[in-house]
Amino acid sequence: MKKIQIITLFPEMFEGVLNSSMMWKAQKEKVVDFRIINLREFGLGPRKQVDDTPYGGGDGMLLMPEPLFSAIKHAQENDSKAKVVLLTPKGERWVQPKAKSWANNGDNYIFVCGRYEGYDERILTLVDKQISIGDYVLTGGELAAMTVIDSIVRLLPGVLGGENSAEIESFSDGKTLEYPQYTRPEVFEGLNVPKVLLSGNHAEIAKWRQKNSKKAK
Ligand code: 4G3
Repeated sequence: MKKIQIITLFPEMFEGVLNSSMMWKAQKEKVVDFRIINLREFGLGPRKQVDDTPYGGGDGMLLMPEPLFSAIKHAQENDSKAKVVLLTPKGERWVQPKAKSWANNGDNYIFVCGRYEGYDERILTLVDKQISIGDYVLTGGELAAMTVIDSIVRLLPGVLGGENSAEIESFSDGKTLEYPQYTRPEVFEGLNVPKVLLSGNHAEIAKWRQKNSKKAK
């Protein structure tokens, strides 16, 4: 079972995603185990402070080191060998081959979702990997963590229900996109399903799909 812990100031953001059908099934079948850790609980003082102004001046607030250190230490008490992953625009780009490898490497993960205008640089001493889902800035790391987690969990052995759809589909080799697909009705708003797909000729269908598979840029 893959253990995934998530450190965040916004635990409620994960509810919908982690309870969606695929993630739910994966948890029910003990393929994955999620634990959400509320960073606020590790905040300092009666106000449970987690952020502060930057030394040297400048706009915005930074996540303070103490709450993040405590929360990461707490997560490591649950799972001492787990890899600590920080979602940040400066991280290594997340791509499908990484999702595949993280799904199959037997490692557990602690995802740290940053917020505000960044974090105290010293937390990097506890971080094993910095990951970015793309060249854009989000309000927090949560949406990035969800993206990374979703792409891993759907590839875990036992999640897709036995067939090989994860193997043949888009991006599985990093380049090929899947072929166009159709379902009923045969004619919709005057638009026809390609004849070959209705032919029952499996060799011709395979040829058509091969020909119509798009290559990514
Ligand atoms: C740390 C990840 C966290 C520093 C996080 C901003 C985009 C991504 C954050 C920082 C994020 C991404 C939170 N935005 N591209 N925002 O994966 O400057």
